[in-house]
Amino acid sequence: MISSAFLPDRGRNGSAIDHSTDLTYLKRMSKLAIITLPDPLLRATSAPVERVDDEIRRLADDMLETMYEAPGIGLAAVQVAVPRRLLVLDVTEKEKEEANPIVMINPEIIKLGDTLAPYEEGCLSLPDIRVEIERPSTLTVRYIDREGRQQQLDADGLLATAIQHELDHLDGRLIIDFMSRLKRDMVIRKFKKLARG
Ligand code: K1U
Ligand code: ZN
Repeated sequence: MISSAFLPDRGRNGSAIDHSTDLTYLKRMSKLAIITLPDPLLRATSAPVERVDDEIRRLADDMLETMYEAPGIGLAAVQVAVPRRLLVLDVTEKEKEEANPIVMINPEIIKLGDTLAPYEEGCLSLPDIRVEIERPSTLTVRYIDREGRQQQLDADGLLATAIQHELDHLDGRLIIDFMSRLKRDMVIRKFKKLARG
């Protein structure tokens, strides 16, 4: 279990942390900017992480803060303009459950279940867009954790959906790729127009 000392808004039991006295928090974490469409980096294939060092741990911690602040249930490194195979997740319900931050480095799906489940997915890089996507409802993923250890995890439900969504980011795939071409082109036009201001 990753220490929750670095969590921005939730303590070990989900309680609030008083940031006015928690100065180590200020030293340790930064909120990062999330890139949005039409940034071409979102279409890049992310490169493997070669070594799990303090720089990668710092990036993972900053990504967790960014994800909790957004708020979101997942975030891929490429969404903060770092095209490396690193993602973070926490699908627990803020008010009801203890936080469960997960850091996955070089994740690989080694098994996908046969049953599909629909979920209306959002994306922090595509604000206000939701797409219903059917994906396998169970999977097994192998990855390296924040301490550099090999891990294997069986996931189902929202966690399985979120892992597949984040893995898609590592390969430059977005939720709009599951739409019809007509709708996708409309969304792309909307974001290009927004970017022009
Ligand atoms: O990768 C991302 O863009 C983050 C995205 C992940 C995701 C959402 C839904 C299904 C699969 C993957 C988000 O977190 S969008 C925000 C969101 O869904 C949410 C935010 C707060 C509470 C609950 C959900
Ligand atoms: Zn996304």
